[in-house]
Amino acid sequence: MIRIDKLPESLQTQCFGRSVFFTRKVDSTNEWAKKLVRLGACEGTVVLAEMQECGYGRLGRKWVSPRGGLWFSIILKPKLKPAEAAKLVFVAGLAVAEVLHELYCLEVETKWPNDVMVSGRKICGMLSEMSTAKERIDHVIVGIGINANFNVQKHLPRELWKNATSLETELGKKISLEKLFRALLQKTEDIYETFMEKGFAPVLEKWKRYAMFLGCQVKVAAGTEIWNGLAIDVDGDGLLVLKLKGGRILRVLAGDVTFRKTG
Ligand code: BT5
Repeated sequence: MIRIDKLPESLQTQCFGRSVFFTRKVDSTNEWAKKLVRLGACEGTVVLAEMQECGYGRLGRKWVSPRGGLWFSIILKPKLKPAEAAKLVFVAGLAVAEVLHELYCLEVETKWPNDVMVSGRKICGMLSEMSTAKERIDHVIVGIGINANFNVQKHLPRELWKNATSLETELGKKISLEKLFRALLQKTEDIYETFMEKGFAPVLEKWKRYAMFLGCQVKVAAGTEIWNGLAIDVDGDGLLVLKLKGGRILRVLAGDVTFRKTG
């Protein structure tokens, strides 16, 4: 159970989490955040739920969100062009990777575009949803889901066991959700500030340090298309750069990456 009274303890952020809306159960924190934006919520407002009944990922895919996980969304109103919004998922991904490494000494990996992995399995997924007005971003909701205090085999459906993990499964114990939440707000705010002041390059450079899929043979599924190739880079727009058989270079805007066995 999240101790809501413990949340403000030593939170040092300027903006993120200065307003936190919390509930035990919600359909989706992203959907709740959208409603709050319509009511005038400002940048940095965060919504947090103990469990989600209709959590979702990209393309409306189901995100299973039992009690014990950390499911939250941050409202952002960056002065950016819409094309830049996709980069915010890298801001969040880097923040999660750094915090999981710093707090729990885990060997963490980032996987393009929106996953954080431990032991080759997904421990966190992120979803950024944008709304535009007159060719500018009006707001972006960045949703972050971390499998924390639950056992994967007890609380996630069997079809996810192979590719999902949790902090409890990796560490063999429960962690303080309040401490993790505070650390994530602080780190995400710091990296967001870097992004807004210095641009995407320093964020991407650090994100790539965790990107173990680079240099590997991968399969990328994007809609009905499937490409096999060598993942050689993520470029300055956040696109995956693939070297296909025969040497052709392909830049992929969105898709799902899986590792290919070679040899
Ligand atoms: C994502 O989508 O990974 C984005 C997940 C974002 C969840 C957060 S929680 C707070 C906020 N509120 C929301 O409603 N959403 C956000 P995608 O890359 O499309 O991956 C979805 C796939 O991950 C599913 O099709 C499953 O295969 C798998 N999956 C579902 N639940 C999972 C879980 N708890 N852990 C690991 N994998 C899961």
